[in-house]
Amino acid sequence: MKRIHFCMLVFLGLVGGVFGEMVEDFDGSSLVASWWGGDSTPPYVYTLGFANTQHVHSGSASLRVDFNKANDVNLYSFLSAGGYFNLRNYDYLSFWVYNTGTPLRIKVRLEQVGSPTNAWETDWAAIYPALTTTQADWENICVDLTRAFFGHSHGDIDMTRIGQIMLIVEPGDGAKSGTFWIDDVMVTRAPNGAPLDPFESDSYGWSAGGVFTNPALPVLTTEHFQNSGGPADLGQRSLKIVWTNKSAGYDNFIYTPCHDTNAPAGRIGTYTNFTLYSNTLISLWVKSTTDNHFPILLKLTGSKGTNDLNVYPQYYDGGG
Ligand SMILES: [Ca+2]
Repeated sequence: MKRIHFCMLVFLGLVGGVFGEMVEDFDGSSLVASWWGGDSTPPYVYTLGFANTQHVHSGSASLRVDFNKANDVNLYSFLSAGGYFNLRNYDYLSFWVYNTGTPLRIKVRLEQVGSPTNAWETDWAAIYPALTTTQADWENICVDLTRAFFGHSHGDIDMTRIGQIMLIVEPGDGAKSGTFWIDDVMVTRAPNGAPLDPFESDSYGWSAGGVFTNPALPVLTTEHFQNSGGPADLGQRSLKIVWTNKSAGYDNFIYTPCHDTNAPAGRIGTYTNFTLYSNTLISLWVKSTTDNHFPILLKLTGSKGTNDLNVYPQYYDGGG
């Protein structure tokens, strides 16, 4: 019996693509009108230290945040980037966080300008942003904004008129305290400047057949992931695939680009024209801890299962 598993990240690359837009780098490039804490009475939950140089992800400065949840009267106080943001055209919101390695959760809430009850929160889409390692290091928090397509389409929130990008640290907790740093708050858009799927929140659009139909798999995992650490890189997870006893057949994984009826045409969820915006490259990151040589065949199929295009097998030649 041979057991093979590998983890993969998928993205479509583009020659000359735009990476996205920097919301705040704490070095002078900022679209934020004001950062503020959501509690009005001392002692405060959050103490913000701007132009901090102790730990920086880019440039020479970041935002230091000291928090004490014992001061949080409703357990959901927030710090927020206030302004006027059009997030409708972006697929991912990401920011980098440095802490000591202590587990830290940060829920993100978006509120509409002038109408704060029109909102969207990450946990409403089963997205629970958190730091994943126990080391003192920079980690990338990534929020899939396409999960707000439903809310926008149904009038729950107007993603073109966002007034607050709110961070709720350790939501629901009334005891934890600590210090962390934030840097490089960005928005990016797939497929030109961001992965088509970084596998951070879910595997919507993916299905499997043959030996890959084990109901427990595939799974999203933090065991391995691809993120080179740049301001625009995304996430701390990947898709883990495990199989046993595979014969020399064509069992496969399938990504359906048209799987979200709430998505605007040309966006994740209804992205059917792979040549849109002059894309010339499809790229896939793969890592295996068990095998160092196996083929992967990419097949593009038309909407009716016709007009297939087989791409010559590419070989994983890594290892470890
Ligand atoms: Ca910075």
